[in-house]
Amino acid sequence: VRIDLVGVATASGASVRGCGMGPEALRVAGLAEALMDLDHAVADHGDLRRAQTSPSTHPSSARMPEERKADVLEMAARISDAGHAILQSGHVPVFLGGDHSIAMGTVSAVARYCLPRQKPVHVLWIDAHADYNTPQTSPSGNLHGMPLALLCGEPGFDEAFQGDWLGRIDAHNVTILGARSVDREERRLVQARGIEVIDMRKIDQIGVVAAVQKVIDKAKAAEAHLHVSLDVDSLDPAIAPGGGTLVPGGLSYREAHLVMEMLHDCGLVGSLDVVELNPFLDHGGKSATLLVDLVASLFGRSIMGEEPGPMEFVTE
Ligand code: DIR
Ligand code: MN
Ligand code: MN
Ligand code: MN
Repeated sequence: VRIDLVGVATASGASVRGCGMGPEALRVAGLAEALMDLDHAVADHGDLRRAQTSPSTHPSSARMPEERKADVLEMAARISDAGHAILQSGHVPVFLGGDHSIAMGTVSAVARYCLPRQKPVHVLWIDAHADYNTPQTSPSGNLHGMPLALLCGEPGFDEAFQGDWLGRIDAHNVTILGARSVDREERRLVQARGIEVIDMRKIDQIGVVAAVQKVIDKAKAAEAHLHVSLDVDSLDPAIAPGGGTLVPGGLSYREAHLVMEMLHDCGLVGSLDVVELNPFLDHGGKSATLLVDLVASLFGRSIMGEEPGPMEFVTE
């Protein structure tokens, strides 16, 4: 596979600074080398970033300060165009965040690419959070908590959020995996729209194999393009401390790898986000290294160097 890395050096959607350094940390942790070691061709497009970010925008007590909102939307438009071009060349884009608001652009790129090809877009959102707030429901005003709502066409986003860059997805084709912190109003919306949420309790009950197999079966039946959006905070803080909004009780090391290994074997993943890595909070690159290994698993690294047969799992 030809993999195109696109860094997005921004933290404008987050309340905590530092995840703008995420792309460089993933490079230092050896992302391109790990992928090339798996015999993939890798191109690094470098980082999308604003020429100048005013220091006054962070930190801020204001709800969604205009300057940060403008940053997020400018980046989203640029990401969407860059991602669309990569997909059109037949390559697999891997977007390196940056906070999770960058997914407004990354998923839009995929949706714009797939729409004229009549290919449904399925999204696997691996996150401690649902990221389904709107400007009305958000308790924080942070845009990294809102990308899924925008992408699913939720009302409440003003016209600044609408542009040619925006692509839409169907809420019925979204699965959130690993959730354990969902805001009250956000929970109502997610349930009303029929978004599948496989939260940590459910994973404890049915196991990640059954959980991921469900997503894979659905995507396979629909002959979908599967986009994976991996938020570092989906992982347990003990193994991945490098995030600004950590929540206890996340995916274990092996659970996370097994998810990635199964996703590789299904052959449906056509694009990936790796977001919210904050090198400033990471313990000597602990989370960056783990994320690189997880991406390697997603792109074919396996313990014995070959794909195991079909896995045994228990359905509900
Ligand atoms: C919270 C936190 N639901 C919000 N969201 C985060 O601000 O909307 N997403 N941290 O990654
Ligand atoms: Mn997120
Ligand atoms: Mn999160
Ligand atoms: Mn539908």
